[in-house]
Amino acid sequence: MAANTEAALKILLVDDQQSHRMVLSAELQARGHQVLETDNAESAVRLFVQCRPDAVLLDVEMPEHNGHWAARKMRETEPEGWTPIIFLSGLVGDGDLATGIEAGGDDYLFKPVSPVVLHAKLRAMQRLCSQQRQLVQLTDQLKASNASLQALSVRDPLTGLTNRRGLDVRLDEELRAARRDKQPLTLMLVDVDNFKLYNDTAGHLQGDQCLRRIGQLLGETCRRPRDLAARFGGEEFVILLPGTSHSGAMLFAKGLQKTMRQLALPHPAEGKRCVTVSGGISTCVPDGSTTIESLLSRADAALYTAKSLGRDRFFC
Ligand code: GH3
Ligand code: MG
Ligand code: MG
Ligand code: MG
Ligand code: MG
Repeated sequence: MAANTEAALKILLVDDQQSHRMVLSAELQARGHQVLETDNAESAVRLFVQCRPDAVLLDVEMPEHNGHWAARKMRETEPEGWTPIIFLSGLVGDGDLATGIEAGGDDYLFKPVSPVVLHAKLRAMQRLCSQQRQLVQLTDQLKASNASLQALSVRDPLTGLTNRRGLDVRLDEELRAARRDKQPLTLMLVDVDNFKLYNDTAGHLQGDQCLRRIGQLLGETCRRPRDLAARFGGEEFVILLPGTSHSGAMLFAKGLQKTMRQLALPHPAEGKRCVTVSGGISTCVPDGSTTIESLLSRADAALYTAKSLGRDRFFC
């Protein structure tokens, strides 16, 4: 429904008296509206669900179920959004009006209804409808942009991998799960060898490109759904392998080194051939005393040893 123009509406007109329906229907059609008519509450509810009218004009007193019953049913079955329901009733007491509104009606007009009043009321409902639709749209847009902000906030812009923030969340989850299920958890700290020299020789932009390629490779190496490659910071990455034991971790590291060799990223410094990485591995079945910090510091110590032993290797 448009807010400022009198749009043609699909109106469901419910009244057990044919004469009432005829008069109103002619009125509404003369204004260009499409009218669906019925004389009882049950078929009104059916038509409401099937035809999704823009507005409902609803008599109260009808044989079998009355208009209040129909309004309640319509509100229950309304899948989304809001359809205006206006009661048109011969019951003119304040209490009747209040009961109608309570049953789900948006307005309550006393019969006989003046065509001018009816059209004014329809216009008001149109306006509310259009505002409500705008609100729903806005809420959807907000939800979508919230979700993309959320996704961005855990992503490292350079490599596209999970960033430190995302890693912290996953680490916490996986540590709890491994502790609960008494399953091994492997954490690897992977550090690019001699990367300062790379930057100093080829420049920072080239260095960024190299980090991107390594990030991509690490991401591709994590094949299981719960494996995670994250950028820890600078030229350091974390690989998290839930359910992976010590021997599994060593196999993974071997495979990683093999793919690094196949990738053969040239190291620009004199005397260096290809870019290599070193890794520190920490594997355990976590107990109550295991923390993220203890996992990381064990991996860090192992990385330090791998570097001291000459780089291009993994140590645990
Ligand atoms: P090692 O083999 O002992 O790890 O030596 P290294 O030179 O790799 O280690 P160091 O910690 O001395 O230097 C790390 C370098 O990584 C220095 C820093 O400028 C660079 N670096 C960190 N983050 C980025 C980045 O986002 N882009 C680029 N191009 N370089 C980065
Ligand atoms: Mg009636
Ligand atoms: Mg480093
Ligand atoms: Mg390094
Ligand atoms: Mg250094």
